Amino acid sequence: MHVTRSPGEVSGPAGGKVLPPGCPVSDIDPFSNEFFADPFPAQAELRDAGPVVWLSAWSLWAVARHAEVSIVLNDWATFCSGRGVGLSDFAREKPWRQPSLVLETDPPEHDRARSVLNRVLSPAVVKGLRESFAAKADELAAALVEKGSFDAVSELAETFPLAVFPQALGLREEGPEHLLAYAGLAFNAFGPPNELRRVALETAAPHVAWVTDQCRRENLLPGGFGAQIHEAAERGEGITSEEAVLLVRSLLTAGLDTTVNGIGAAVYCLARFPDQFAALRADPSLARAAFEEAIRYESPVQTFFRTTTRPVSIGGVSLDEGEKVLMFLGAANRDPRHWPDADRYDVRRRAAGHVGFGWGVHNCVGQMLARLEGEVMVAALARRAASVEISGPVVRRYNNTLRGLERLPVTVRPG
Ligand code: 4IA
Repeated sequence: MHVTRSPGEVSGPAGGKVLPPGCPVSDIDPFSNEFFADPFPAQAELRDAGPVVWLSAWSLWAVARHAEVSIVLNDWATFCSGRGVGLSDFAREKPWRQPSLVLETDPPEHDRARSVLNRVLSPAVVKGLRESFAAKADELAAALVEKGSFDAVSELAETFPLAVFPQALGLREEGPEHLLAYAGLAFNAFGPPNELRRVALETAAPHVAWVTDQCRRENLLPGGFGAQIHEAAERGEGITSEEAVLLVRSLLTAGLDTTVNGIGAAVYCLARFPDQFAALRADPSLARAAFEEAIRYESPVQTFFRTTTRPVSIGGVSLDEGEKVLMFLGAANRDPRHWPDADRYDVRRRAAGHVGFGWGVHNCVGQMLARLEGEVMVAALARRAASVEISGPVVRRYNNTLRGLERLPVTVRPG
């Protein structure tokens, strides 16, 4: 049993920190391989411990229920992003890279950068990509079904986004290894200073150099998202050309590894729950819902932090100003207080209201693009394959923020 109650005395490695008497304290380390391997029992324990829990492993507050995660996501003025959305507090520690103009800022500065991305990734733009993305997904599904057995991570979940996203962005250079390594690094860097974060930062240099170079105006092909961000700067639409470079970096950081793990989650769910794959085959219009439910069920982006800007009471616990608060998006998405039969993957469920794309002012700006990629890939698989079966050892990939697999061997029967 990991949960105890604070006696209201000095506690934890922070030293000198006096916790409110009676608040739940847990020694669970949500950034350990043990936790990543099977987070669900520990997440249930954190939800059941109370609305807010002190995590002694890293000296911070955490919320794991859907209700409190929503409160934190909806109150950017109290729970800010400007001091970083990882464990590192930018008010005390120098960030590993220049902060993101959208992710690691608060209104009103945030909104200026966000409105540029809103336009570049608008529903109309995403709609215009549907036909070409669907054709690519179908081509890939046909080739994989022909092959019969394949690794659904390296040959599907990575291959499809890599086939459509860098091109839509307008990258001149192919650099799949840099793109995935850079994103993996950034998502590890949100975590605490554990081995995953240390190794990621130690090996970062070549990937950072490559990505930084791709963000420059002259390296982005006309018509892509990147060029459009630079054109917005040139037209004087609220951002400078230096800021345009950083906004392209945001798309490169957030736009690929997330959809890789989202699509991987969908295939993993459909392979584990054949009745759900059969339901999808019987009604292909469920493809979008099957992807959405996989985002809820697996939550590719597991956690994010905020920092309190003032003393605040949440769930009956008083937090000081300048405290890090960890939001368990994955735990909120499986909270039985919110979801009937929360641990069941159900393509017919109304998964709306999940926090897998965040919520509030920072909600995912690329979510329509992510849904398009997920929907067309799931639909293509359901059209081409009669069944998807796990046919070898499933290997998990460990990351401080992303939940996903390293290998998913599957065998498919042609439909
Ligand atoms: C950025 C939350 C995650 C998908 C994300 C990561 C990085 C950035 C934005 C979002 O670099 O702006």
